[in-house]
Order: sequence, then C-alpha cells, then structure tokens
Amino acid sequence: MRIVNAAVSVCSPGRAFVTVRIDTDAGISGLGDATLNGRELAVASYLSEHVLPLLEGRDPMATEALWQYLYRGAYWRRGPVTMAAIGAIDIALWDLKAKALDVPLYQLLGGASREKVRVYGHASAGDLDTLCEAVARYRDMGYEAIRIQCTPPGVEHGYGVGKGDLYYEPATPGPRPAEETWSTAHYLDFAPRMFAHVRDAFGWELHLLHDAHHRLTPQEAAWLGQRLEPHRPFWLEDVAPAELQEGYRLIRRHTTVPLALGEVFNSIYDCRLLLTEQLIDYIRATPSHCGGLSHLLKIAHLAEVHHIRTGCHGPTDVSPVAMAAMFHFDLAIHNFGIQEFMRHTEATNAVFPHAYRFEDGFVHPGDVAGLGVDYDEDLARQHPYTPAYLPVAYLDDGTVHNW
Ligand code: KDG
Ligand code: MG
Repeated sequence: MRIVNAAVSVCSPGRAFVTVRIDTDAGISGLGDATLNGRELAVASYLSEHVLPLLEGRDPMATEALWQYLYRGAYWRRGPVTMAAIGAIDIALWDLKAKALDVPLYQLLGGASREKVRVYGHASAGDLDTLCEAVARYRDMGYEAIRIQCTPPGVEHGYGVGKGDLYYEPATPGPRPAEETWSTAHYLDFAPRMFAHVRDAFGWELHLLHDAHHRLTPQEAAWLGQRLEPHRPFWLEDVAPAELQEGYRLIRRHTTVPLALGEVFNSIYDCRLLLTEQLIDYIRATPSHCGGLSHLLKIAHLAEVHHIRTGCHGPTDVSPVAMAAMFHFDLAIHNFGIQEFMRHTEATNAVFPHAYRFEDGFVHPGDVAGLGVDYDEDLARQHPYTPAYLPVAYLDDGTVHNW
C-alpha cells in the first residue's frame, strides 16, 4: 500500500478546524486533526507547503519511520505549528493502519484496558448559585467529574466561563483578539470560597476539577493549593506557566493538591523534568498538539514509570477526529486518569459524524475499524473559514498577563 494523495482543508462549522486526509492506492483513507486555536492557517500552510508534498509514494503503515522523517527531517524541531502538523499526519496514518487491518484503533494501542473512558464536563457561571445549577445539570447528564469555573467578584471575565449552557468557546470571531482584565488578588480570595460553596451543595458525590489557566506564580499556586486541599479537588490545572519546569518543585513542596499540566505542551521535552521528578499528577498533552499518537504514547509510558496518569486536553478547539484518537488511546493505555470532554455543537458533529458515544459520564470510542470518524467534505465547504482569536489578558494597570 502507498500514499497517493494528502490534502488539508479548513472549515468553520461554528468554530475553525483543520483536517488532513491521506489517501492510498488501496482505496483506504485516514483522517487527522491539525487544529491550533487562532493559528489555523499557519498549520494549514506548513502542511500544504512543506509536509504533504513529501508523502506521496510512501508506505502509510510505517508510522514510526514517517514520524521520525517529519520530525528529524525538518531540522527545525518542536514548536506548536510543526508538532500540530506532524500530529495530524500521525493520527491519519494510525486511522489508516487500523482500517487496513480492519480493527478499531484501540486494538493497535494495546487493546482495551478498561470498559469505558471516564470524562469530565465543564460547569461555569458568573455567580455561585448559577454555578451550582450548571453543576447539577452536568450531574443529571451522568457526569461524575465536573470542572468548576466562576467569575470572581471584581474581575471582568473569569477564565473558563462559557457563554451558553453546554458549550464553552473562548475564541471570538474577528480580525483581532478580544481584551480582558484580570486580578490575581480577587481570584485568590474567591477560588477557595467557590470550592467550599460547591462542596456544601453537593457533598462528596462528585469529582471537582478546576483550571487556573497559567495565571499564578509558583508561590501563589502553592498558597491556593493549600487552601483547596480540604475540598479535595480531583485536580488543580495549569496553576503556573511551565516554561520553567523547575518552578513546580516549589509548588510541590508546599501542597498535596493533585496537579495537572501540559495542554500547551508539544513534545516530551516540555515535560521530561515534570515527569521524572514526579512534580505533577496528570499529564494533559493531547495527540493533535503533541505530535500525534506515536509521540503521546512515549509521553504516557514515561509518565507511567513515574506514577503519573494521563488527562488529555479535549476542548472544543480540537475536532472530533482528535477526540476519537484520545478515546482510543484512553481505553488502551494502563495509566489513564481522566479525559476532558467538552461538547461540540451539532453543526460540528454533522461535519464529523463519529462512532464514539457518551453515556452516564463515560465515553466508548466504538468498534468501527479505524478512528470511527468521517469528514463530510461537502458539508464542510458550506462552512468557510472564519478567523477567531483567543483573548489577551491585562492586569488593571495595563500590563499584559497570561490569558
Ligand atoms: O484554545 C485554548 C483552549 O483549548 C483552552 O483555553 C481550554 O484550558 C482549556 C481547557 O482546559 O480545556
Ligand atoms: Mg486548561
């Protein structure tokens, strides 16, 4: 079997997605997701100008050799654009390989290690009582694990507060990013009260998660972690940026709160120290941003050696193609922890019909050969690309902060 064609397309059924399709002379095709929120055209162009033309005539079953060729062969290594492009090719090749062997993809990753994949949903609101209503809504849908986000009084936009009931989409359409003002002091005052309020309302029946979205220093993160310990969060996510991985030593020394990190990572080198020193509990790297399944498996195996579990990033800005890749991966690897599952809109699901299904707080990837996802290209063409950007955050004196 040889690759005869590889193409990338960008569509916006509610939000933008970058999709790769690889075709073979055996009539089998594979799909990959190359979506990088707010930078979609950079990845699409890297793919169409520099990567896809190299694939014709190659053996699609040689996933590892092709990965190494695209990674080492470019000379310029790592980075979000390059690794999203390699990730999409790799996911498409695994999809193809599983279709060629007529098995659901998880069978090639070790087979099922569990019956189903525990997922968490996103409850958010502008005040605590409405937050509890959102938590109850997710609980009633069967979710056992729920991320809670609420706008702190005195802060214009709390991170992670969605506009609708079930869909959270931080990117706003337009030629420039929206601007938001942030106050760490108000947030630190409020976050422990938010946890206390939700625990009072729901007791211990739910796993509660929270995302600080890179906005604290390690010292502030340690302070917050200590105050959240009595409320036993499932995890506290992205408390501080991790360009300085050593910074997590300080956080770890001061709090036992479980830490999750890595949704912006694009290679194993971004988390090597975090894993080998056991500075985190959950690694959030995700296949479409982190070099595909081939590379993510290496991260998961290094994590396993150090008693760290996975919690792949699964926001609305990865397409159902990458979501399916995660569900197969989650079902197969031993050190799976939890999977983020933000709901895609009906418009998105119509463009990407899929076999994975949600039931009572868990997802199963389905037993269709390959990933179990299709791409309706005619429908996709009816949703042309609409540029949208993630917001930029400022402190109240005008200093640019981490969004
Ligand atoms: O594109 C950015 C989003 O994916 C991110 O803000 C979502 O932090 C996020 C999460 O935990 O899902
Ligand atoms: Mg996050």
